Amino acid sequence: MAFYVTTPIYYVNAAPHLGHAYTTIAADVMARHHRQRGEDVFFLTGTDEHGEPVADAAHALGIEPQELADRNAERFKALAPQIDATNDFFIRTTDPQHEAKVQEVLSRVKENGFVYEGTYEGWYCPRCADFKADNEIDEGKLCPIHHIVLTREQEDNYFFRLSSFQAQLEALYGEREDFIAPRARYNEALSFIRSGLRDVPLTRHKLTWGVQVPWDHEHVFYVWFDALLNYYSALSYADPKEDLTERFWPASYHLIAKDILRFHAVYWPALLMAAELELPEHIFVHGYLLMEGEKMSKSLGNVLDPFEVIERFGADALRFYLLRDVPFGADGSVSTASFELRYETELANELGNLASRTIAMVLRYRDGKLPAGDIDPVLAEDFAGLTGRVCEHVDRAELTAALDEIWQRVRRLNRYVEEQAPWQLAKDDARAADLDRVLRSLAEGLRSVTVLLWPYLPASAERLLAALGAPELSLTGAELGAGQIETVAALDALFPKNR
Ligand code: ME8
Repeated sequence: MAFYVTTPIYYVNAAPHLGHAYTTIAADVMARHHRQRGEDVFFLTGTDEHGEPVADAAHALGIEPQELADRNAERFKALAPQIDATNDFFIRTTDPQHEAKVQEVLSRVKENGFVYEGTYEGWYCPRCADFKADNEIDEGKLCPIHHIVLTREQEDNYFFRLSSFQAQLEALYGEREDFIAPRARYNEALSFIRSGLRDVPLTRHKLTWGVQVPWDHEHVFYVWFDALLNYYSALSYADPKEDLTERFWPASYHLIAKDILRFHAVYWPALLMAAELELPEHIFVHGYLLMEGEKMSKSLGNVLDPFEVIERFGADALRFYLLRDVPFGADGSVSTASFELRYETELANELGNLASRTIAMVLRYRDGKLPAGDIDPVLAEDFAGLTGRVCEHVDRAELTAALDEIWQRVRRLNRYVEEQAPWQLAKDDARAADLDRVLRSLAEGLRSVTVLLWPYLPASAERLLAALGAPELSLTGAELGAGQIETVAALDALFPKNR
């Protein structure tokens, strides 16, 4: 079974920030989880390098757009390993193979009769690279996102006949209620469609920084059409040995934030229909990470540096915090204070202590060796069906809910230690068999949650599983009782305090 997950491709007009890290981390959690299920996974991220936002930023710096793109694409590429993201490819829309694919697909759209010449006039935000509908404009002709004055643009363009997909898009939304999630985003996209679709510019006449229109060299493609096609084009050249399109298209999940919902929920399926390509299975729209109540963005200047957090606490702590503290799909505030609280109370005190005391007790009472035997039925009951529930949540991109299922078992194991008080059992030789069972159940429970936590906490989970002598990551082995821990080894604190 194939699983293909994507992040948006990020604009190279500035450096990566926490918002970008967030989407990439979420996509990575999904990719890792599906790999654990033994699926054939492809995970794509990359950079969006054409269009006005990039050209304007470059000119403001007095350099060419390509130079700015090269410089910042490197920083986005460097972000992936720092947050432990295991993307299979990094696409840049200035890749010649991507450009050729864009030309090929959009020429087909034209041949199919969905392109015509016309004049466009409207209010345009150069930062969004988007024309705004009249009801989207803030007072004073301001962009509602960037709070900058919109420009009145009039130009001769080629248009994409978006309006001719009205009925097909309504039918799509009718047939596939899980095409867009969460539900509020599905409703938002559908009501946009129902309000009546207008044709949109497919090309720009005045710009030069973009993919050239093959049938008219005075035009470049509007950056959004070029950008959206990355999800499709990447498969054709990511692997020099094999065209991966057949294997992975259509995408299983596009992860995006709500700022780019309309492009993905309306333009993108229409474009694919016009090109006679299959539609993605799901688009999941996560919320905004908020700092002091405002959406964090490059232009607002209130950016939190994910690199600082990683340097002090490690990538795992950042990954965990973002998916634990902000319900995936909703907006949520992030702060240093709430980060530190989660780190201390949950990673250090709950998981870290569970790991260190479980290992310490096996070392102290059984010299590191766990005798074979059954798992305590009391615990087995509380773990029954856990893997299945985690899979169901991840299948719906409910990454916070999946993590919570697992975390409840981390807490259950801590309660189990208190209930069974192995230190009391250890004082009584007649209860050696009970102590064996408690230690075995604890170690096995710890192994089970750790396998499930691996997508969220890959480095820590690997260290812990190595100490348990059970490095197997597959989800079939995650069930309580499926593993065979024989010998455990000492482990330094997974989440040290006082960093
Ligand atoms: O829109 N909270 O690029 P972009 C959560 N190039 N996520 C955030 C965020 C925040 N505060 N800020 C950014 C573009 N993101 C286009 C996309 S796709 C074909 C083209 C994340 O650099 C989130 O995923 O502005 C959002 O959708 C994306 O970064 C926007 O990145």
